Order: sequence, then C-alpha cells, then structure tokens
Amino acid sequence: MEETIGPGDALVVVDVQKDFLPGGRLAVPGGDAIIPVLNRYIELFHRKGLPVIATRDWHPPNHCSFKEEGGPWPSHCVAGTEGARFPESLRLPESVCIISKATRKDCEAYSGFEGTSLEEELRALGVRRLFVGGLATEYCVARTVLDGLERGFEVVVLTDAVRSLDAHPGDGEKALKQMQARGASLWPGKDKATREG
Ligand code: VGL
Ligand code: ZN
Repeated sequence: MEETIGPGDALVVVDVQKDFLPGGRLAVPGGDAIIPVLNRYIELFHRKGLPVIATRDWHPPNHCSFKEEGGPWPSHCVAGTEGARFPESLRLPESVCIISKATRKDCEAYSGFEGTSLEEELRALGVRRLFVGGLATEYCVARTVLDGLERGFEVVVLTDAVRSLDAHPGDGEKALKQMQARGASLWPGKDKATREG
C-alpha cells in the first residue's frame, strides 16, 4: 500500500458514525473493529499529503428512511446529535473534507455522491482513484463505490476496513462481489488473510 499510493489517490471514509457502531441506534456488528484499521490508512494518506474525505449520514429528525415515517430504519444519525458524530477514536486529520448526505427529509442517499459536492471536491483535488472503507458494506459503502465507478473514478474497496449489516446473511459478501463485477478492486484480496502494517 505504502508504495502504491500517490498523486491522484484519495481515501474516502464512509459513515463511520456513533449510531452505526456497537451501542448505536443502527449498529453494524463489529463495526468498531475497523477503526484502528482506518486510522492506519488515514495516517498513511495524510502523511503522503493525499486527501482524506469523510462522509456522514446527516438526517433531519423526521427523515423518510425512519420507521416512524414509513421507512426501513430506526431513527439514526440525526444532524447535530451525539449519534451522528464521528467516534473520538477515529483520528481524522484537521484537513479532512466532510461530506454530509441525506440531509433532506424526502431524499434518501446511500451514496456519498448523491446530492452532495463530493464529485466536484474530488475533481478540484485532481483525484482519479478512490480507496473506500467504512459502514455499511452493502448500503452506503456499495452505493458510494458504484457511483464513483459510474462517474469515472477508479475504486479500490478496502476489504479490511468495511463491515456489513447483514440483515440477510451474506449481504455484505454479495455486495463486494457486485462492486468487483462493476470494476472495483478489492484490497486486500480474498487470498490474503492478513495485511502487512
Ligand atoms: C446507512 C442505512 C441507513 C449506511 C445509512 O451508512 O450504510 N445504512 N442509512
Ligand atoms: Zn441513514
């Protein structure tokens, strides 16, 4: 990794927020396990002067995706609440570019590109390749990855830095296969059980 990244690369951390972590309102099982892994990627990109972007789910209190409004999810990541915050353990650099999404009541947005300035920000920074980690694999990570590919970015999914909700067992694995089939690279790949520091 150290040698492979350089100008044109950016790290995109998707929705690592308290409500998606164990104890949160829409907890991804084992979601907290990716934080130290992400911290190593963040440190590496930051040290190389490469952009670090963090997306966040940033809903109004009556968002259409909430059960009380007829949606599929318990209320989560309400803008400005504790649950919407990034965990203190996630070491985002001061220079991080924060992208808030799904901020309007009537619009769901799993993708960090949907209704945001993410593409413009990336183009302005000269980014061509995205390294993506975060939560949850089959929802906001997958949508962000597929949208990135559609918009012409190369995309690498950091398989050791994502976790799935797996409402149906296998959802996360299926999503990874779909991302790969659409042109994303999975890194580290299946054959590698571990990753060097
Ligand atoms: C997400 C469900 C609802 C996600 C966001 O970040 O993957 N999942 N809202
Ligand atoms: Zn949401």
